[in-house]
Amino acid sequence: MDGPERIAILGVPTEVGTSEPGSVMGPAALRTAGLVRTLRDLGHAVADHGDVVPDGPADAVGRPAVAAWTRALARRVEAALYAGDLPVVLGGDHSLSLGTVEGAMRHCARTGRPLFVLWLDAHADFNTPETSPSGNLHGMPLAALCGEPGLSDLFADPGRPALDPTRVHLFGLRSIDAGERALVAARNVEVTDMRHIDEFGVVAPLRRSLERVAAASGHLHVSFDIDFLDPGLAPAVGTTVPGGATFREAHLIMEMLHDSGLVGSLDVVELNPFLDERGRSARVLVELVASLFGRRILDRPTPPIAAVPAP
Ligand code: EXY
Ligand code: MN
Ligand code: MN
Ligand code: MN
Repeated sequence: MDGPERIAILGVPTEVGTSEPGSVMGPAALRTAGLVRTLRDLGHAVADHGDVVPDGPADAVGRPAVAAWTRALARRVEAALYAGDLPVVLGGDHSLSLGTVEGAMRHCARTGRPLFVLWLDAHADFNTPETSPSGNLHGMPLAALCGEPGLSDLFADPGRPALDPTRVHLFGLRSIDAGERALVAARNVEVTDMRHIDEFGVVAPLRRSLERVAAASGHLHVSFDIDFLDPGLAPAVGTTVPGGATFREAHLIMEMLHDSGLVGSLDVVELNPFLDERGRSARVLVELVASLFGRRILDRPTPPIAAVPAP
């Protein structure tokens, strides 16, 4: 991302991965809050492709419904990337990232670039059906993508190659279940939890991660769960956890992501407008996405990565 982008907006109005209704309205709220206009005002060529339609029957529920969204979205994301567009996927609950990441993985398999995933989230989303306390599939997409057992039926090809968990970076973590905690450690997923952010800030861990992506000429997929933010800033989510990122932390992350030029695809997920207060969470998300796409205060270049001390 080093100039005007061709951005493909894809709405994914689904809430089949969660037990809290309302995130089906997320794409509409983000559009109402001005996401498309804001990106155009920044000089990007933005095509709003409307809402994705899931494969299969409209009244599907549970796993077949998640699989239907995954199949449809993976195709749309792969096609957008193939066309040279940068897909921005508006959710919808976090199970939709099964489709976005699967689409990006197929694109990367074609181009030979490694895929890295930055997961901005209060949660690890690394449960399996065995470890999940809730059974909700929005708590399992990363485990499924990384090939953990019991979830391959969510993909069109159950024998698909797995996402490399060591190229996943959980950022902002502050709620993790016992079983997924063991899995995250066993799979060597990179984790920057809130304790780490409190002690060292967001800059050092993010810079190191971006440096790694750049060195590998990778494609960076950013999956932005609104519950990464503090609930006082963005209350419109069913899974609030206290102690989230401040506006300033999130804003700086978005500016750094923009300056890196590495972001190849983006999800904005879990916005539940039914729980919002006069649209303010949706508006905060639009502000942050604008920063990721180049809105800046001054043309201050990011200092070189060498300015950050090694761990
Ligand atoms: N870890 C909990 C579960 O698996 O039920 C909560 C998951 C919430 C997932 C939200 C979307 O990030
Ligand atoms: Mn580009
Ligand atoms: Mn999530
Ligand atoms: Mn979450």
